[in-house]
Amino acid sequence: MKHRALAVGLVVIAGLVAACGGSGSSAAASAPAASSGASAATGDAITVVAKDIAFSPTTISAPAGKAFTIVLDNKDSAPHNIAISDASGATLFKGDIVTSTKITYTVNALAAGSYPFKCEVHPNMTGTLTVG
Ligand SMILES: [Cu+2]
Repeated sequence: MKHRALAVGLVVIAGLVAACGGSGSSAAASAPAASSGASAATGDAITVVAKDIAFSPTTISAPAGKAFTIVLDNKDSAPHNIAISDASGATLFKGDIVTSTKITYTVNALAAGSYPFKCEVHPNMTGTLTVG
């Protein structure tokens, strides 16, 4: 009789432990579906980020023979712009200088080719525009 009472006691304890463990294992199993797909192309807009006195990306491309748009997203508190020149260094496009904001530039049609661009405030901020 004594042994039987002990056995019943152990079963009760085991049951309590199992109950505790069971409730702990029902942790958040429903992760919210992240729906932040940022691949919505907005026409031919090209975005260039200016951050820490550098452009990103430094290589951009645009179609030949038609006007296109460049969005300069200046994340710095320093002033930046985008100026595009031809191989001889003549300025073909000069964007307004902005600070800590986004600006949309409309660039007139260019012939196919490779054009260097830079920030006129920081000539060491450079990139290459490939038109083709
Ligand atoms: Cu700059």
